[in-house]
Amino acid sequence: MPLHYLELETHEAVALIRFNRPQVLNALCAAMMAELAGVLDQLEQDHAIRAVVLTGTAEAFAAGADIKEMRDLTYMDVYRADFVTVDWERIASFRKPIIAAVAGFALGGGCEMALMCDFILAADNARFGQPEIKLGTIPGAGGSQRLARFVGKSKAMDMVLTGRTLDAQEAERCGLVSRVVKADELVDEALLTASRIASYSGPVCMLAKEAVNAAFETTLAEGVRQERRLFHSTFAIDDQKEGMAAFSEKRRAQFSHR
Ligand code: DAK
Repeated sequence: MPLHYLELETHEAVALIRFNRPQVLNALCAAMMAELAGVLDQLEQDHAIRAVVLTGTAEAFAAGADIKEMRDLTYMDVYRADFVTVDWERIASFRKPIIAAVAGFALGGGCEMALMCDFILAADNARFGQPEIKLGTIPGAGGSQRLARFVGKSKAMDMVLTGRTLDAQEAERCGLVSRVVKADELVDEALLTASRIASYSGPVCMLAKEAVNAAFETTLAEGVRQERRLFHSTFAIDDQKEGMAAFSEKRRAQFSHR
């Protein structure tokens, strides 16, 4: 499928997706989100791919949903069409590990999209914010929900109600991002991190992701029960036998991803 708004590269078992609308700071139009959903469908089916990096360009991960595309829509337009919900949520349902590598602006839907990834690596020039309040609206892709769960009520309220942006250091302090790296090393570092993940058992990484995600959906007791079941299930995977045998035999594990 030809891509107009994204670039897709593969680096062995890692796929790198890059937003490619730099002239509008990668504003996320509906066609771009449909393309992204299609690419994620394809990568999820491709057993040779075990981790994904989602990035933007040097100035912006994404400056939000495309305001010019949204501005004249009516309530009936957005309600009837369930405005772009399916394509936006595809990233949250993606089953393989996916890292957001953020340089420059990650605003509104751009910040929400990064939050839907498994973790965020930030360049030292990254800026995060939910500025929808300045446009007379509120976050619509999880900015009031995922953000509050990840950074707590006070910081989320501060961001959503003032629309101010956080620099990379503040984002790291409040747990919005996992690490900050130099801007010119961001993509290499993200690819290195993704290759490390891809060197482990693919199905076990998927189970690990499922287990951590359960922490945000369930009670503690239910989450721990779910973790226990997932942990038990790894004993039916060849790679668990190989990993433990390799440790015992003092050699490097050769995972078959089965
Ligand atoms: N949409 C459309 N165009 C954008 C844009 C955006 N979000 N952000 C930037 N651009 C365009 C600018 O219009 C400009 O285009 P030209 O005028 O040259 O044609 C070009 O990108 C460069 O931008 P600036 O000239 O403004 O550049 P500056 O460096 O001066 O400023 C900025 C950078 C990022 C501070 C500024 O561009 C800005 O404030 N941008 C808007 C940020 C924003 O408000 N983002 C939130 C958008 S609302 C949902 C899913 C998602 C959403 C909602 C629902 N569902 C699933 C239901 C998400 C909503 C949003 O994200």
